[in-house]
Amino acid sequence: MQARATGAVSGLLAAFAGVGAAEGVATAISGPSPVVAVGTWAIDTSPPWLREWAIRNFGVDDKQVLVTGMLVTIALLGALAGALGVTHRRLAVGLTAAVGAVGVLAVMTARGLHDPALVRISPALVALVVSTAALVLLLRGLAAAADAAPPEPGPAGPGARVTPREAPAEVTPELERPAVMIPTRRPISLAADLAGGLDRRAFLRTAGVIGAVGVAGGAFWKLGEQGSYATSGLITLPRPASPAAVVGKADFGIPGLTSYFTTNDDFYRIDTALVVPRLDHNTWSMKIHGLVDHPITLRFDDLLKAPLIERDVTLMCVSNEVGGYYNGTARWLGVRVADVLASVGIKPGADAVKSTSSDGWTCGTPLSALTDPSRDAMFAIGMNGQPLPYDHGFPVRMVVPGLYGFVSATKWITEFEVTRFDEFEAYWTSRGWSAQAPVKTQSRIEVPRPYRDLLTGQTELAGMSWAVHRGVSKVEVLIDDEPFVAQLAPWDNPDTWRQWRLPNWKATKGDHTIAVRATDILGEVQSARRARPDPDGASGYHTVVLPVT
Ligand SMILES: Nc1nc2c(c(=O)[nH]1)N[C@H]1C(S)=C(S)[C@@H](COP(=O)(O)O)O[C@H]1N2
Ligand SMILES: [Mo]
Repeated sequence: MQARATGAVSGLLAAFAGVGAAEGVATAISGPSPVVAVGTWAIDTSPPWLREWAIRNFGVDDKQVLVTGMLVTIALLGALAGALGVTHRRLAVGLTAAVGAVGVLAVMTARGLHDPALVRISPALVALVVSTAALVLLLRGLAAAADAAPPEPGPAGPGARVTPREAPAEVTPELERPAVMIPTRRPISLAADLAGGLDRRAFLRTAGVIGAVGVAGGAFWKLGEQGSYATSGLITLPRPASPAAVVGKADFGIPGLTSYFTTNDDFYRIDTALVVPRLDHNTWSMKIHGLVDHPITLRFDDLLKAPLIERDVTLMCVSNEVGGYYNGTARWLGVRVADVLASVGIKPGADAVKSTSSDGWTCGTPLSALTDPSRDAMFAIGMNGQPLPYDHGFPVRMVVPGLYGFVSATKWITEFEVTRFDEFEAYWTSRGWSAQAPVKTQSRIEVPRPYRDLLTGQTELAGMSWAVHRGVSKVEVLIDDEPFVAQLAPWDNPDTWRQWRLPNWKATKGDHTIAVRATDILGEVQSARRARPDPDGASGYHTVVLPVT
């Protein structure tokens, strides 16, 4: 039993050394992390309901959860291999090598990796070799230590076993009989103890070295990750040729109510990247090709020199549940996509653009939304007066007012292909989500927070509403099914959300059911039908129960 436990610890240590060494090498040569590659593969192949569930339960932390889950799985497999290895060494080594092979396979097939083959495969190979070799060494050391403890000949590994140097003086005659007669109980002998101790020490030394490999690799990995995360000093953004309108009264200033602008730090983040791509704007380029007259490759400098527009746009994630918070408003700076398209010339028959990010994620956008002169779709380089943060797409992303992010907001964009919807399937479309996805009219209640005890009397209700690119014309609050028209924040930008408030609801004793519904500028009321986020956005009224005492 004790041997099994030591075996398990050895396996754990071997796995730890393998992962640590691999991540250290990956950092050193800027190669792909095998752990991340396996994780990416897991994300890509996980069924939509699982991703939904992960987003719902872990929110934006789902990636941390995934990486942690993978490390725990690797640790468990390592411990299992080690415990097995005490009696079945080959099986254990086979299992460890198989886990390593999964990592190699993952880096070879993962999307978005464009490194040279050697760089691409090295870290995963290091993981395989180090974890397997470490396990072999440790299991051998274990066997040797076990063998050396009783002075009994055994099939120890070559050179690993130390025989007692002295014939113990106080041994009983029985002990000098042939090997078959040796008692199983450990003789009380200083020499034998020393010998066993020596092998235990050798084993511990090996374990220490292997552990150190893991710690060193892991430390190097962490250090590498700690490089600058700020993009703010990298670029001086030019002034826009077409500035955003001066914002009127968009905030009621109600405590607890979402503000009109979202800071870059508070902006929600949704993507499939386990590790945020950190592109260099000096070497960045975007290929514009497909059904165009003059294919071009744009560089970052070209964008800096082009006439820039500045617009306030609310970005929306299709995964948002009714009442959810996967949305935010920023002041974006960029080049109008319609201008770029006009300069390259669109061939007849095109109806879509397939855009691709540096990490291999793809997105399909209706061409009509990009050429529409009334909709300022842009290649954005600035967000709230700063260069895009890395996790929001540095150096260039798309922003298209009125379409959910998964069909429009490509971050880390490197390719822009004019094509037809029947020619391709984008990342989420091939996983059951819609190819076309305009933002649905929605609203939510934020104040007071749900399930807060309220006192009878005058109470203020407030929240957000949106019908991105159409604009909100009315918000109604349904208090126990009776509709009350809310005040809207005066500032009316159809491309952004809008605050609403109902300042003087006379709350009476008892439980009240409060729901909210918005109407867009065309007079269309948001759908009351409850629908899940997939395939094209959740619908239904956000409803809360407020107990008044
Ligand atoms: N490269 C890349 N771009 C992407 C995604 C992605 O997974 N990869 N996700 C999209 C989705 S689903 C949304 S809602 C928005 C979110 O943008 P944000 O993270 O800046 O808020 O980015 C879009 N752009
Ligand atoms: Mo999204």
